[in-house]
Amino acid sequence: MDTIGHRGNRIDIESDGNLDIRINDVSIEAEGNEERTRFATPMAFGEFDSPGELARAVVDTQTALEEPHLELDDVTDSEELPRLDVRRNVADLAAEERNRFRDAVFLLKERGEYDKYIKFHGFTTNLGHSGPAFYPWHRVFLRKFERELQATSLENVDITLPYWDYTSANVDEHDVSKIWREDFFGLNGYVRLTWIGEDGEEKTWILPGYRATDVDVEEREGIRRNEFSLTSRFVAPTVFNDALRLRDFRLFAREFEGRPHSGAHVVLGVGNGNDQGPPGGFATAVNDPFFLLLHCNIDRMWAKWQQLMRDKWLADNPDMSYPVTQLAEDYYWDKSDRAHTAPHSIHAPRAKEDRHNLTDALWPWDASRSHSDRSDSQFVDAADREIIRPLDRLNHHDLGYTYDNLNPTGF
Ligand SMILES: [Cu+2]
Repeated sequence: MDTIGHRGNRIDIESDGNLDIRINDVSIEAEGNEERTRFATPMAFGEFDSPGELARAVVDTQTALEEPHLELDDVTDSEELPRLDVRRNVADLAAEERNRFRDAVFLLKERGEYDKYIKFHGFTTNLGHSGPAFYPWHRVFLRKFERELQATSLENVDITLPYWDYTSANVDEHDVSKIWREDFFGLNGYVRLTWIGEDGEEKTWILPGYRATDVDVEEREGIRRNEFSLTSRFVAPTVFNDALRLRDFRLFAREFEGRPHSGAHVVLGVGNGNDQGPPGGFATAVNDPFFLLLHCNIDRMWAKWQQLMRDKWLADNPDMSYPVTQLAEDYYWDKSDRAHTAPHSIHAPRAKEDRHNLTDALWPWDASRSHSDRSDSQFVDAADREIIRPLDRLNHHDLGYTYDNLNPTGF
């Protein structure tokens, strides 16, 4: 038994035989690999070289989140509500699960359904970005896409979108990437994707040519990524912690749409395949299927932030149950703003006009034209019009899914 101190906490480590780590006499869930050279826990980022290093990282994570007590109640929603689709970490998928997801994406692509999502995003610009509706807009976008994946075939009804935790390097014990793979969506740099289609012919991944809001996209083959390191994390965990700590949605929204979100886009590839577009390249971003995995992680972090808000509220209001309306208050943590209008800020100077208010209908599902007002920016027929408001999409459970990890600490 070893005992060490860290930030005023007592850490006891029993590593002979079974691994048992106790922080202030509370046992934490931790595991080592077979060679006992790497250790991991859901309560801190990444893998560590020794149990002591892992224990110190758990304390640091708690401290960074201003939750210095150990939060050990790791209640996963999936256990309580088995009917929900559970989205999982792409690095944790078995080969068969990963292949099934990949093949369903290829099916949507060859049937022409995938490309409308590229175009939605190309016309969205500030209707789904640079303001608070960024979160619900992408949430609806991903869920619609996921539903289409599930509808590709009877065997695919239980497919869910995996998330990409880019605060982790996602490598195996031989330092080989678990996510950048020739047998998945390729490596870095220029990626040419091919597969055998439903008709038995070889298919190639093509970015369709189209005129987006502010740029002409030329048709071309493949995906253009940066020459990033295949074995490094994209964004440091502290970047996430700093944003998750913010208790006011208006601050969280701005901060999180920044580095924790766009930081990963930038490393992945500016515009994901369009050299002429602005950084972030709305018009081509979705051409890279990793867009979906990246945004799935953003959606998860929003859900996690909401859970942190709920825990905070419950701690501040003992003996009360969490009111349904509180989620909207968490969306706009300013109780004085009864109208829940979009905040005006340097970050979102036109948020009000760009339909970011809590009760605005989200484009394109409301069958309107985008703010470009071009007829090719109306993707939904009037007959299929759906009024989807941010207010109705604050709780991801209402959309029928959850995540395998919404633990308030650790990622
Ligand atoms: Cu976007």
